Amino acid sequence: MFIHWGLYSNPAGVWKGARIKHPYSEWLQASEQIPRVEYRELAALFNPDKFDADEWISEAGNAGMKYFLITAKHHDGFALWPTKASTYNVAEATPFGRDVLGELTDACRKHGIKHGFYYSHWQDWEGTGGDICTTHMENEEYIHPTEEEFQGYWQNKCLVQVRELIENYDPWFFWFDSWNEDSFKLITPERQDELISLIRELSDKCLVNSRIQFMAPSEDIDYISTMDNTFPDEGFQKPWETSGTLNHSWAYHAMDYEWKPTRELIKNLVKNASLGGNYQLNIGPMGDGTFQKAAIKRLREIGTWMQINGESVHGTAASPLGDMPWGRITSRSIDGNRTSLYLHLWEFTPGTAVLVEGTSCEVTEAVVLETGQPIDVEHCASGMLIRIPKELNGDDLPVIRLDMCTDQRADSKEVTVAHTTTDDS
Ligand code: JFZ
Repeated sequence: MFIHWGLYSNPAGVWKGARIKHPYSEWLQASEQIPRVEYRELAALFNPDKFDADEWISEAGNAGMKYFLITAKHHDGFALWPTKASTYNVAEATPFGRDVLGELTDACRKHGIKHGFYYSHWQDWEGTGGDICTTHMENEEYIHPTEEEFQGYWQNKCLVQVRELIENYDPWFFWFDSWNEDSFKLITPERQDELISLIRELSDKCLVNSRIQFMAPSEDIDYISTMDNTFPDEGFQKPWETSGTLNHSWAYHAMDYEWKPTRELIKNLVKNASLGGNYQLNIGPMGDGTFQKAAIKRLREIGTWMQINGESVHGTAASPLGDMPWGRITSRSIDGNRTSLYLHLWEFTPGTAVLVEGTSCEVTEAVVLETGQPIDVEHCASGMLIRIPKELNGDDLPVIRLDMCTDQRADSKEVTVAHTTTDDS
């Protein structure tokens, strides 16, 4: 689960009665070029009296999610924890006055979910030397910092806050964000190294994502974040994920109705899993601290599917056989010479058969996960024919598990394919 939440969650994409120009509500300050003093007044409105960390993390866990990421500090520069680097934080500047990150960290520990922080290390619109966005906000107030000003921000805010986040909350990962040429000027290889070294020095487990420098990530990053909402056709050498939205905006947007159907969200998850990648699905909680009903509905529908079919995603590896015209495959090594293949059936006609092309391994068991119903499998010249029961309902995105002996036939090309992804997140 990815969460975008902050001062922008109250205006929710509407400013002075009109929909803001930028499609992402968290971009409010830049979109409307709001003077800093005026934007800061939003802190007085931040009082999410229905916020319950345990509820958020329970929803994540029930949806089958294994890690949790939140905007500790987004581009506006406002911190969701009591930082010493600036009074512009939830504990000091808002009537709410609570340590949001502390409460969420505790809830994650309780539910066995790994927590991490989005930290906008390059853009910071507080006015203390972080960069601004050329496309949306350049004017007499918002100008790019000089190298010296940025260095001041880097030393006195960015590095101080990243240190605090590790020392206070011991996160499992950081998700830094940068994307264009402007970030290239300020997030130099030296600064990347400095930030990564600080993290390595303070934590022996904390992972760093590739968007620390989207244009040229250091070799030393741990995992790749793809472009937003982008589901690649091939996997990567390093562990990787796609972060994606439920509707369009990342933070809560009261006028955003572009909700993705649950079926599409599950297919995105499976598509990435079939290539060895993860899916980090975003929620934009409202200003009162709760999730929109449209978000909860989707989370729970995903949860229902995951309760039945979660083993076909969690801890699996990429398909050794590539994509199939009828769906996707994930795999799990059972032991040295046995593998489970999970057939995700997206397009099929009940009562016919689908072809698993490119394998001739012996199948020891074949069942529908949803019902436990056994499935007939026949070998043929190009692979295996899987007989689809006429009762099987395609609306439920069913999964068939094939257990096979991979050491039986030397002529099957997939038997030697290594399982690269074993992490169970
Ligand atoms: C960034 C943020 O500006 C946005 O508010 C949100 O937090 C998102 C997760 O990340 O937006 C981006 C960054 C990079 C790309 C697109 C949107 N990109 O490379 O396509």
